[in-house]
Amino acid sequence: MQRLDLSKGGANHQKPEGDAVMTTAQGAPVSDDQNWLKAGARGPSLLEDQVAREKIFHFDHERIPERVVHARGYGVHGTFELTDPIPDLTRAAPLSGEKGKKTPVFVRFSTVAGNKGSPDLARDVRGFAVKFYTEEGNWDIVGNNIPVFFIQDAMKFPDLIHAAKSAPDRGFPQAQTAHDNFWDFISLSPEAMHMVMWIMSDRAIPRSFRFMEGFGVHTFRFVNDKGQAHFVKFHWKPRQGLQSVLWNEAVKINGADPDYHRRDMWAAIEAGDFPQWDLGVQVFDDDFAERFDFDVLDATKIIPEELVPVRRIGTMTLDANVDNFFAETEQVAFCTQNVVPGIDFTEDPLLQGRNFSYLDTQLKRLGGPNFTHIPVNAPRCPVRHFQQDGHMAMHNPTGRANYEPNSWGEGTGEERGPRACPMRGFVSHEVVVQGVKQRERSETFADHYSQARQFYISQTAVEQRHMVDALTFELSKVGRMDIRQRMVGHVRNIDEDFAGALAAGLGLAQMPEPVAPARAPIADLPPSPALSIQANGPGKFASRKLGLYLADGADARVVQALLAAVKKAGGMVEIIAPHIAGAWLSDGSLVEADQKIDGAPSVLYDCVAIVMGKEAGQRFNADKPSLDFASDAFAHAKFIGYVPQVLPILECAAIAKWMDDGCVDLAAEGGVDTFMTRCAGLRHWDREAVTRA
Ligand code: HDE
Repeated sequence: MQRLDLSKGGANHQKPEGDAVMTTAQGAPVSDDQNWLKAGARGPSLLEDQVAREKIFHFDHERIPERVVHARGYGVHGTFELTDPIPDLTRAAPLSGEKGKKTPVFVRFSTVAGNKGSPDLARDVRGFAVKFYTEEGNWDIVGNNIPVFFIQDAMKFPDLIHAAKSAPDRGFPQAQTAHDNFWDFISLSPEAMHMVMWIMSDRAIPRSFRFMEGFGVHTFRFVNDKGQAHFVKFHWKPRQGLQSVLWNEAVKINGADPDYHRRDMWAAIEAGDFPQWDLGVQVFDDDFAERFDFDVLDATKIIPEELVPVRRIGTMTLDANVDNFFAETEQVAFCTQNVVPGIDFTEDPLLQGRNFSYLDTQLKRLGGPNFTHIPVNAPRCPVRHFQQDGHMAMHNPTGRANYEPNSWGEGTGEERGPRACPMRGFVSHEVVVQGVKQRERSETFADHYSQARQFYISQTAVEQRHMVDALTFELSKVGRMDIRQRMVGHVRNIDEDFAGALAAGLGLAQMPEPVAPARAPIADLPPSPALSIQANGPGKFASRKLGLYLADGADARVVQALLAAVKKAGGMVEIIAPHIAGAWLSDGSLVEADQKIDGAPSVLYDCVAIVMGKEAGQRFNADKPSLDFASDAFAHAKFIGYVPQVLPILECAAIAKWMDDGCVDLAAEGGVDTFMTRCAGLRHWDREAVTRA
């Protein structure tokens, strides 16, 4: 039988073989999935059609509420491998077993403020949530790519998020903090100033999820099998190194490829370039906590790595994309209260509030208490309890014992069911707790500026300039003068030079008074070199991407040498050409293109090369996408490889006269090698002295 084109209204499917027959959700075979049952070919449609109604009913209910924060995210599977077991510190199964022990993980990266469909390159904190499927239950480290937070008490969270997200009357702006409500709230919340320094830094515009750190943020407790406890802070250190983009780039990436971060992760994993992070721990005791300048329960503070070194104890490798985005990434339910024996909470008031919030939010999003039955949330160890029923229950107790204590068991022929075990079970660390019932912020949380300053002075001069630019940009989008002034008043408590540059950038006629601090800041905290991205560059091009713009007549020897050199460096190449068919090289061969030039601006690449024959170099010197490709790469301090034939383009892009060490003639003796060596530096930051007014 001939298969019919169903879009044209035919009814007869050719019957596929075996299991491939389409069915309803009830399993009944379907004969026609494209035409509603009608009275006559021209209708009306009949309500009787159970197949059509089921299809539409299910479609109508496809969406679940998006996360109230971190709605935009991307999930990946992987494995954590223990390299340095620490049984003396914790009995947590993934950290105290044999060296080489593997624990499966699921990680979801996210932005915070934007809705599910918002662009990836918003200036924002990134979520970095890791679920370990341990043999003693699921352990979630629901962290961020920034080690501190805006607020100290969970009760302020709804206000912070309301202020950051779209204004309720107009429904914008979306996925950005550059607006009055956000800065109004922040400027009235001095505790946010340390976090403000981080989000105004390049950390808030990462080049990729693969190139950012992760932090557990709060202080947690490790507990060993003798019941002894230590404080611990968790760190994820990317083996790929840290890297961010420039703000001008971020804005353009959002237009060119709003899925830039999720595409990057998907593509790296599909290509077998599996990203890895080391799990680091900062472990300290009560003595240190007593001596430290700040309260270790205050989530607006870090413990500098130079004071308590980060000990690397294992490596996480992300090696599998999800099979289904909704089933896994959308339905995954992270909860800070998911801990396993050996990990315990502290009294950090932000963490304590979160421990309530995450369970509550899953009920709303996933529709019932049985979200642990969904495969991505299900523990991969035996689960035994007397919980039962509820929406979508998949696993209910068998037998008659569904309560305890019970006396079923031996001799009755019935199972008595599970019993709690004080030896193996989770036991809260014995902490003495006493105090007056009161709504009060601890005095020990009162310093809001010292570590903000420490962060600022730990940045390179280029990074500091980016911070000034970022805050100037954000406040320039704020309509109310008093909010702008109030922010400058806070920055005066952090660094007077920063405040001066900001006031100049905003064109303030008069310097506002500093905001009166709750406690006088400590002015002489030393810089912490670990806080700078640029000072800790990877020094390699591995896992980075070259955008190679080719046109007809390109020198085949240069192209082949470049492709081989990038491969050797562990990098990737995307070929760009005036046509998607590709470009003919000087030796008569055709190189197929991955992208057409107007869909592949240079902002999508870590460095670029332009190789063309003479005729093409002249032909494209007035072509706007070609000129933008070159001039943006230059403005964004990227390394540029070129051949003399494309000088007409570089001249018309107004960069030829500024050519510097970051621009390398690939056709010159050793040109390709020089270019690749320079590319390992990722950016030619010195150029910013020229490109910035
Ligand atoms: Fe969250 N946060 N949060 N948060 N958070 C959520 O839980 C909340 C905070 C973080 O990829 C929600 O499942 C409160 C700090 C990540 O699925 C919600 C407070 C840190 C994710 C929630 C905080 C985070 C969330 C929304 C103040 C860094 C995404 C959906 C006390 C350490 C997880 C959901 C994923 C998600 C509440 C503060 C990180 C509403 C009340 C601090 C990475 O429960």
